[in-house]
Order: sequence, then C-alpha cells, then structure tokens
Amino acid sequence: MLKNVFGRREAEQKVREGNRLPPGQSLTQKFPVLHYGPVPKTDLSTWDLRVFGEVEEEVVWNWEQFNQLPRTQVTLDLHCVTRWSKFDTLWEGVSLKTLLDEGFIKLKPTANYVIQHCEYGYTTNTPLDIVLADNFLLATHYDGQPLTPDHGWPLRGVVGSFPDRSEEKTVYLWKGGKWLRALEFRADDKLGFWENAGYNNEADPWKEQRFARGW
Ligand SMILES: Nc1nc2c(c(=O)[nH]1)N[C@H]1C(S)=C(S)[C@@H](COP(=O)(O)O)O[C@H]1N2
Ligand SMILES: [Mo]
Repeated sequence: MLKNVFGRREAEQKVREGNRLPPGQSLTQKFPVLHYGPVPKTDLSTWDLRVFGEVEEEVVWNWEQFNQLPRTQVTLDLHCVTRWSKFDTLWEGVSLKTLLDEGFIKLKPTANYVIQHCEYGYTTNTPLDIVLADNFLLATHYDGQPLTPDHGWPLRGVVGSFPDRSEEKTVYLWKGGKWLRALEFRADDKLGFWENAGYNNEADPWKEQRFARGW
C-alpha cells in the first residue's frame, strides 16, 4: 500500500520533470560556466549600463544608481544549447518590464528588438517580447549571493523557463548576456555573437531550435 503511494508519487514526479526537460537536454546539478573569451575585470567605480537606440531618451546608470532600481526575484529552469539544463535556479535583479512599466525606460513605438551588449563586444539579440517577459531578468544575484565573476558579475541577462512551465516563450541561455553593459532597442533585428556563428536565432528549447538551417 505504502509502496504503491510512493510509486505513484515517483511516477508523478517523473512526469512533471519530463515536462520541464526540453528535448535533447540532460539535467545537471552543477552550474557549468560557459562563454567565449576571458572573464572581464570590472571596476564598479567606472561601470555603467547604457540604454540607447529606439528610446525617447538615452539612459545611463552607474552602479549605485542601478542598485536603486526596483528589484525582484525569479526562479528559472535554465537550458543551454550545449544540452545541459539546470532546474530551480534563483535569481535576483531588475525586471526590464518593470523598468518600462514604471517609466524608467521610455521606448519609441518603433522598438521591436533588443541587443544586449556585453564586455569585449559579446552581443545577443531577441525580440522585445522575450526580454519583457517575467522569465527574463537583469540579474545581479544568484542563489542569494552576488554573481561570481565567471557567471557574469556584476550584471547579466538571464532567461529560462518557469518550473511550472507557465511562461509563454523561452530561449536558450546564450540569449542571457554575461557582463552586460548596454541595452540597444532596435526597429530591426541584428544577429548577435552566437547567432552569427550559426545558432538558431529563434532559439526555442521546446522546439529544439539549436542551429540555423544548413549548419
Ligand atoms: N558575455 C557573454 N555572455 C554569455 C556567453 C558569452 O560567451 N559571453 N555565453 C552564453 C552561453 S552560451 C551560456 S550557456 C550562458 C552560460 O552562463 P553561465 O556560464 O553562467 O552558466 O552564458 C551566455 N552568456
Ligand atoms: Mo550555452
């Protein structure tokens, strides 16, 4: 009897987790570090985040100013295109949607896409709706601690799916730029670093959109 109950619970757990693991992905308990090039050495006294492009006014926040923006937490399942997923990761930082809703950033109606510009010229591009969803965050903290340098300190984009899968859309984790320094709003799309290197620009892990056609 008891055994049956546990068996059923285990089965239910498996089904739930199955719905959380996109096709072709494996779960990891570790937190792999993945990026191209060296880890930048950032000086917070000269760090800033610039918002430019299809905005009514350009904005530049220094570190102190950025830390006064409204903050929030989100728990995400991360999916890397190199086939690892990590469940239940806790992030804290600033929601781009909140910045728009509360008037910290005013977009022109022509804004359709966002480029995240990172240290050393890394870029990644998404349509506006991806970065304005609740499953995208400008993150300063992971698991209650400031980001470590290799995971993007002091600021990174992070994107994943909700553990209950209630998000409308998500994308692979390369579309969260580590060492973020600017957000460029654009009318047209422009491929970023990995997108130019042959990754699929749509990048939906549930559709297994890993590579561009013909790669
Ligand atoms: N600046 C920068 N950000 C980046 C990358 C990079 O090469 N440079 N790689 C991306 C990729 S492919 C992944 S999977 C995640 C990895 O984040 P992590 O190292 O914190 O796991 O960072 C993304 N952000
Ligand atoms: Mo990745």
